[in-house]
Amino acid sequence: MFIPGFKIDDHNDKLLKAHQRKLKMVSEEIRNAENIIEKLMQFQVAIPSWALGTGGTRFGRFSGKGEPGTLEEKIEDIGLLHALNRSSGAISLHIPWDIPRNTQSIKALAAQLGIRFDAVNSNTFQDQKDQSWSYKFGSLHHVDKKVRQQAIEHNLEVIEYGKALGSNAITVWLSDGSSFPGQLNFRKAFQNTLESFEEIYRRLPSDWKMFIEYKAFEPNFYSMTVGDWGQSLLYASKLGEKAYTLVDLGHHLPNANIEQIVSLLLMEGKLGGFHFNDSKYGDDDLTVGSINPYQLFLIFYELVEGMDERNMNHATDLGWMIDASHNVKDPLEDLLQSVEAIKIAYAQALLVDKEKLKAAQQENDVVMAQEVLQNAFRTDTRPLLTEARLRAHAAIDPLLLFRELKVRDELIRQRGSVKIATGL
Ligand code: AOS
Ligand code: ZN
Ligand code: ZN
Ligand code: ZN
Repeated sequence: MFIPGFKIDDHNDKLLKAHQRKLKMVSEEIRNAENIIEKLMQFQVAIPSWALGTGGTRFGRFSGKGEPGTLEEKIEDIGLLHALNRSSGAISLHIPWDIPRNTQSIKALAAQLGIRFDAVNSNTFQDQKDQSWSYKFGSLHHVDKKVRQQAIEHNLEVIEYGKALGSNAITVWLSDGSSFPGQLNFRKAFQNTLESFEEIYRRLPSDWKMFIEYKAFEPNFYSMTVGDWGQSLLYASKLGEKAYTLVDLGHHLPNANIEQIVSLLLMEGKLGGFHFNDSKYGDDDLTVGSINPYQLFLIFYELVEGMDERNMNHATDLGWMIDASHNVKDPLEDLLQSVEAIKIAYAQALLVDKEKLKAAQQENDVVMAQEVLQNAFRTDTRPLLTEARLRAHAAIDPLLLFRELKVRDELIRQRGSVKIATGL
């Protein structure tokens, strides 16, 4: 399915007046509206190839309708999102769930829809058909070198796919760990993992980055071999300048101060990118901003402040990816909400009066520091996002247009009512 430009124009014409009224109001309130709109236009969020079908839990999966069954259809779905919001111009691929059989035509399709390839993801947390050794007791950390070798080779293969598609980063998330005390020698598990990472790192193209994603627990419940940002940073520091830590918002122990983690990783030049989602308990992978939008804003404030300090380009110098997927929403509507939430938080962060905050910090004026932050958080930045979309020829209200055009019904008509999409 393809959304013709005139449908977007018609939709926008209807909503234009109301939008202009709201934009005028907020622009009068803030100092840097034009600057924020320009930054928002540049900011793109990568959609994970595993989030386009309805997610499941270990207790079941209720398949949606009209879901994409092939990589081509997944890219087409991202094309729809991007046409609606002009903010989803990238895909993060998962191998082997989405092996690009014909890289040339996949690349051409993505290019036609304005989509580039963000980090490719390897998978050594499941056994694949025809694989010689099992990952039941881990992959890159395994006690047996031949299992580690198999996992290393898988990662090298993923890099090859990424190279063919024009990606320039690999995200490695390991489920390696232990579920019972005594199961592992922690030091040996670390050293085996490091040695495996080193072999992958040696073969990383010179202009690539390696993202090391940590996770506190699940599927292992006693220890994880890359369990927190300290361990990830340790690996990344030992590996070298192309290795970075990746922060998945759902991968912390309850109440962790993620914004502080982000700030310090940036300070060390070791923050690589993000997996955005939201959670109340653990790795819930809920829609971004659905549970704790204030935390998201605080994280974005640290990002903007820390990136500006290091003269980094907000749009291009970190990997911005969503990693959310669940049971009860239409996945495309869910992703529209997630992208919107990310950009709202980003815009709010750009609004913070940094000078005033700095002065308050210097004076130990705790009350004023909170006022400055919350003043930005409580500003409705949505008209700025809308204006950025309008200028990029996207829809004023992407979710509304998705429903008005009955996109899901059309996809069901084309693809049939039930399809099992791969993915978690
Ligand atoms: C797993 O919990 C991690 O969040 C991974 O980043 C991701 O969900 C997985 O790699 C899907 O490919
Ligand atoms: Zn993740
Ligand atoms: Zn996760
Ligand atoms: Zn997650």
